[in-house]
Amino acid sequence: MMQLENLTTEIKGNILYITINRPKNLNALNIKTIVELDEVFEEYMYNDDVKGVILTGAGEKSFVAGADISEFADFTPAQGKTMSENGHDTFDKIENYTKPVIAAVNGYALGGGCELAMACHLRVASENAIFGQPEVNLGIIPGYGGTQRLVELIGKGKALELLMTGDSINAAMAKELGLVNHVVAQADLMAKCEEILNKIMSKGPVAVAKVIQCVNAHYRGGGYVGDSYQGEITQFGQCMETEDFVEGTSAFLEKRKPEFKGK
Ligand code: CO8
Repeated sequence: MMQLENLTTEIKGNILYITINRPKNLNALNIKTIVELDEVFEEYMYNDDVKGVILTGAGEKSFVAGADISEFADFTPAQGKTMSENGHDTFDKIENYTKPVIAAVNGYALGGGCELAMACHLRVASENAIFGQPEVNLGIIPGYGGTQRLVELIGKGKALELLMTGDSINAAMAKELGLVNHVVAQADLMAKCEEILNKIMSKGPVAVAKVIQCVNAHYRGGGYVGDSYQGEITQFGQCMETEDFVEGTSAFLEKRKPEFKGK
């Protein structure tokens, strides 16, 4: 594992806590931070001690205030494209992670920060959180999936408004739009994320991974009538060959709590 400069990690109660740790820059994502994020998600992919992930930002002011503007200000088109491509790879990895990933949005989630939160499976925000895609203020567009995932989460009309105006919205509005799942006081943020994650982690892990896969397929070329419906059919069938399926249905019929093994 590489030496982590911009992230801290900790495993507690089967949860991997990843904290983006550049508070002086409001946790802005420089390229190294994205590389480290990629490395950490890769590292714990098959680690059985980790059954879920909470991703947050250090301090009480910011989740992630965007890509690090100082780093790409003089980029050529080719460098910009490469940076965007690499970021997409990492964010796709998070979106397709086979274990549930919750963004604990503890403050600013702007630009690449909003995009990072949207790549997670769920988002819980503290009351002070601020969301937005202000890239047009800089003469650029979101390059880490924002033009796609924002539409998926809140719909085309609202997404276009936020993307074209660059306006920021508060946590309450983000909840109203469906951009976040829950809003809580900052002091309760981690506890709320843990409560949701512990509930998900008590379910059949193979089934949870398949839910993630099937839902994501909907947004990747499947659409309403295409492959993603076929994908669900295939995945559903495959559930029947898992031990979790046998345990889950047996436990129900025997009126006891299931003990899933993730197999
Ligand atoms: N990049 C670099 N540094 C940042 C960033 C950022 N995105 N955001 C904040 N910082 C730094 C500030 O420069 C400042 O540093 P210093 O103390 O050395 O001057 C420090 O963090 C604290 O920030 P402020 O003093 O500005 O704090 P305020 O409380 O006054 O303001 C804001 C907070 C409103 C969040 C303000 O900092 C701000 O507007 N930040 C920029 C937000 C933004 O525009 N984000 C989008 C960036 S672009 C992007 O994310 C594109 C993603 C896709 C890239 C794809 C690659 C091609």
